[in-house]
Amino acid sequence: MIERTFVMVKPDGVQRSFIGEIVGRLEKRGLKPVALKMYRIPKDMAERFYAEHKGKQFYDGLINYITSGPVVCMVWEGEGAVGAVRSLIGKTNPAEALAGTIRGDLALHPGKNVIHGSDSISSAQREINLLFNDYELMDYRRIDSEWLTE
Ligand code: IDP
Ligand code: MG
Repeated sequence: MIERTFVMVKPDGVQRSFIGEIVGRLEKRGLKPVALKMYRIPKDMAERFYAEHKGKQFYDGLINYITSGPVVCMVWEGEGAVGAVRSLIGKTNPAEALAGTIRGDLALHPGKNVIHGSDSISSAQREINLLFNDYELMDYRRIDSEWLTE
């Protein structure tokens, strides 16, 4: 099934010059970018974005982290995009993430794990609606599309 997922290069990923690296990995997999922008997430939006983690011991640090500098917000589309991106990203704790995954290659600490990807189709819809307006989502056909599916 063709899905859309929300991906974000977190402030450490931007500061460490990983925007191109991350976009490149998603492109190479065959996923299609549908939206992309730099953004400084306001605190109230960060709290809505991470509402499921409110009350956890890392919550305050997480809100500080995600609002500490600009991020790159993206929507990527493709066959099974939600799961495909999660597997490209790797485990939440980069110290446990497999080599070859983005976190496994580029990070070491869960509090600075470089990238976010939606964990389900419903989370993806919620996150896309929170960070993007409909007019920012591009509908287009890419010339490689016939080489990426049967
Ligand atoms: P995910 O990003 O892999 O989906 P979640 O469990 O949804 O992981 O946690 C959201 C974010 O909260 C993580 O990406 C990470 O930045 C932060 N986080 C999660 N667990 C910890 C922790 O134990 N210490 C510090 N930060 C954490
Ligand atoms: Mg999550």
